[in-house]
Amino acid sequence: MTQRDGLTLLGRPDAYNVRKVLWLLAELGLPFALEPWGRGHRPTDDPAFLALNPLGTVPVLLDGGLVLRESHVILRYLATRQGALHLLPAEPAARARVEQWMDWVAYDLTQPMRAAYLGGELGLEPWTNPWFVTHGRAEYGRRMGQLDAALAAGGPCLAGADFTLADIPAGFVVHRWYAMRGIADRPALPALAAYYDMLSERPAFRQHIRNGLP
Ligand SMILES: N[C@@H](CCC(=O)N[C@@H](CS)C(=O)NCC(=O)O)C(=O)O
Repeated sequence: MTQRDGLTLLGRPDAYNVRKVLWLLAELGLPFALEPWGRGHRPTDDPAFLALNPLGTVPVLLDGGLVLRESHVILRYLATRQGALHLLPAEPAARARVEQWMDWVAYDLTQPMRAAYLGGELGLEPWTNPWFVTHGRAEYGRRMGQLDAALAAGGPCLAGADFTLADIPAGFVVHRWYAMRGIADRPALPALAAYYDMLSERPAFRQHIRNGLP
């Protein structure tokens, strides 16, 4: 695959991990080219794609000769590249307060989301085992309760007063929590609901996350 000029994002624009990057690119107002790869588009097991990302996952970001995978790494790279210290501070403690929420989503929400969303909503194998779906929905709800408590104690944003990268992965899982049809008993979580309302005032959030897709 030939090298592109500027920033190029490879990935289908309806993919969870791609939409987080699209959200940040819009927050930063950065120009970029989008190449839709993945389910429903050019397959990621195409040798041309595997040459860029042998793991066969989207998103992939190209920046000149740099090839990056992993959505949260791409978020951190773009914020740092742009010197967006309001989104990802340089001071170690402040930065860690942002990153702890990004890792929390990656480690603690991924499995429940596979169960509740991929299994429970989309009916995608191999995530459809009924125990897995039921347990995943309960676990997703428990995690949303933890988020509600953290926001009530220290909001309105996750790392404190201002919007940061912490709010991008977390904001997406909150959106999905409210958008999933299969959740029968969503508990009242006032701080979480206020957080969702606050994020919904951001044009980039409405463009890429609360845009009619779960
Ligand atoms: N840990 C990776 C996960 C990437 C991932 O699983 N991406 C999914 C889409 S959300 C994918 O590549 N699916 C294959 C496809 O769309 O064909 C990241 O955060 O970027």
